[in-house]
Amino acid sequence: VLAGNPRAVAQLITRLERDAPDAFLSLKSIFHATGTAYVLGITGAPGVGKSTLVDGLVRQARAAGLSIGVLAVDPSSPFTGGAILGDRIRMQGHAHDAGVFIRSMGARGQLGGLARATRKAIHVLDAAGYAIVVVETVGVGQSELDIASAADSTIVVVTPGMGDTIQTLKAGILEIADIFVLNKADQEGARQTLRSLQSMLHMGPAGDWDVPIVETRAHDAVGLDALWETIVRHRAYLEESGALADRRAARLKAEVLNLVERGLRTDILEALLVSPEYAAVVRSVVARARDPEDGAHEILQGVDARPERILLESQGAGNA
Ligand SMILES: Nc1nc2c(ncn2[C@@H]2O[C@H](COP(=O)(O)OP(=O)(O)OP(=O)(O)O)[C@@H](O)[C@H]2O)c(=O)[nH]1
Ligand SMILES: [Mg+2]
Repeated sequence: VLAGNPRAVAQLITRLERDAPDAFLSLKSIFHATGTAYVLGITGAPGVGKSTLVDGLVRQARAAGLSIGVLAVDPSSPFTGGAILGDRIRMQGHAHDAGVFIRSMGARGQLGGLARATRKAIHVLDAAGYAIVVVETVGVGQSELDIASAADSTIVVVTPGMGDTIQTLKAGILEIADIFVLNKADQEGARQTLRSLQSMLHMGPAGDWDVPIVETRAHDAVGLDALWETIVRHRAYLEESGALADRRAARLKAEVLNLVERGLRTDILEALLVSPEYAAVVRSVVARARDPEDGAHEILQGVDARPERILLESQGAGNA
């Protein structure tokens, strides 16, 4: 992976995706080499043209002499499968370019949106030396908002015809967008959607960064230069203001917290499930002597009173 071997990169991502027991050791041994990739998140409703835009961004990056890794996250699939075959076909033009890595990843069944494995895969591509890492997520569920917590620049793609319905853009979407792309600008209603989006952005609080709207016609590769320039400008803004370092620190902090939370939950639950207190509470609920909430409450109070014991027990139970 450190040598940038794409087969090694693909294999490690697969092991991380399957939660292979020793995959974390590999990640541990390459993490020191991360921190240089610039991560772009690109999200939007199904079919707005995200993959077509990514294809255009791949060309822009290559023209700028930068290597680029792409993760296309499919929230409907638990694993990489044929689900994003369309994306693969569209991006086949890059198949023989060693500076381009493209990979689909599943995210189904991930509470809290963006798969843990996706965050790890970003680290893998980073360590492998890809200068740019793009994560495409379909705007379904939480993953759309989650992408902002994994990316340096977040691009939200909209299309015409959302003119009236733009008010119904998912809550939180305006807050996460660093750059709006109005794709399919060739279609009817583009002007109106643009105006509606502009007025929405003006209503928001004025910040140091004015969220730009870039009009594109991705399938004709129109507007991709402007989009690339806007990304470069946003990156320069983040770097010069110090916001990039802050964002990245906050991101790693959240990642640690997330993993600790998950570990605690697993450890404490495993210990609880084998404890006599739990069995006793369940028995009394089954006997209708108390209601489930009351029972859960008692168990939680117990957890509060003796967290060390529970953690020790869970370690004793062989849970590394
Ligand atoms: N008219 C028009 N069609 C476009 C444009 N950009 C992309 N398309 C078409 O829109 C369709 C969907 O494009 P994709 O790039 O697959 O969209 P996506 O957002 O990645 O789709 P999902 O990943 O399935 O959510 C394709 O048929 C594209 O050719 C555009 O600017 N104008
Ligand atoms: Mg797509």
